[in-house]
Amino acid sequence: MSAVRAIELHMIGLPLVRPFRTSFGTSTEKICVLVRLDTDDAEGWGECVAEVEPGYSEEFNEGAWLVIRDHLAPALLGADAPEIDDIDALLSRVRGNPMAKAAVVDAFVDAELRARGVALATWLGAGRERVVCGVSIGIADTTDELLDQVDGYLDEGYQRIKLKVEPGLDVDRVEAVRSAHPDIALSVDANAAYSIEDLDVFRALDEFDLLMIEQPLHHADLVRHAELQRAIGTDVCLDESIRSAADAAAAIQLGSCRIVNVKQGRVGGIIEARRVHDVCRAAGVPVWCGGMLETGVGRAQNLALAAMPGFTLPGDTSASGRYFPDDLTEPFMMAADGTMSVPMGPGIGIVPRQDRLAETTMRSELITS
Ligand code: SMG
Ligand code: MG
Repeated sequence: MSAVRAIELHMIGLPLVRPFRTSFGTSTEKICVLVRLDTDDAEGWGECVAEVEPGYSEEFNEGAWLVIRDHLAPALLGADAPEIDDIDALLSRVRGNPMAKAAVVDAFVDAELRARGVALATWLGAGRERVVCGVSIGIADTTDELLDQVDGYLDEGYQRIKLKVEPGLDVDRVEAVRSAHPDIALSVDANAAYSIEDLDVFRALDEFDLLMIEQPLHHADLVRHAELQRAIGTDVCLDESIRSAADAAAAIQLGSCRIVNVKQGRVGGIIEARRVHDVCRAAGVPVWCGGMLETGVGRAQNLALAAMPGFTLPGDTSASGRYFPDDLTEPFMMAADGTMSVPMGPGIGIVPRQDRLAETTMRSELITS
């Protein structure tokens, strides 16, 4: 328990190894808000998973910056000596904005745990030392290019391949990958690009023994996801639809999905992510750790979360080299067996490299009380 003295925002720009195309746009560079938080006792780091444009959700970098600077940071800086259990109440004056909140919550939890000398994974009760890695492949220009990428990632050891799909670039692409690799764990992610009128596409996808179909329909439409889940055999997984543990409980009760993608950065941070895990685990719904092309800071958070017992499916927790020629932190490496080790140092167990932080910071702002 210690007072928050300062919060520093950095807008970070990191080149990606290759553009990442989804049904809602193409990222050519990773641009995100990074939070450094100082308490009396330690420093903590958090990463906001919003992007430049509000395409994945309503949140976007410039908006998140203002929400943190003008609303979330003052709430923490004005508090006496907050503890981790106080953080929800302190930040509850801000409605929604879970990505902005996550960056602040995660930085605070990191600082608190560093001060106590406790690893985030330990604090979460996450017993696993290594997690199983999958990889998410953006929409490729051609089927041949996609097949090459799949081959490359399988050679590296990734244990599950996820293909981004959109209307018109779906069934044929999946068919090509499935016939080249009859036995791999394969899934698709639509990022809400379809409607219930596209049932024929989902029925066709049902033939390829997919592990799941992720976020097929609009994020707010739990009822039609339930309709779709009843109409197909493949498990529906929800990503964008789940922004809280309450959303997960509603989706499970409605039968909108049989699998949940947990992204701590999407649900308001590591504390709410643990609640999502707990709700799903109690209902017997498997979860896995999603990704938002995070730098090493967000990746460390994700790996600790993915080590929790309900995370029974491979995550989008890929190695640094899958994203960046040079990460913000020391790189996360995947072993040839497709697993990655969970950081066990205090807090998230890693900090940005000073040289990389200086090179990649496009602007920064220090907020004090
Ligand atoms: O971090 O490997 C990663 C990206 C995984 O596909 C991924 N994320 O909807 O699950 C998803 C997408 C959202 C990010 S698009 C920039
Ligand atoms: Mg997704």
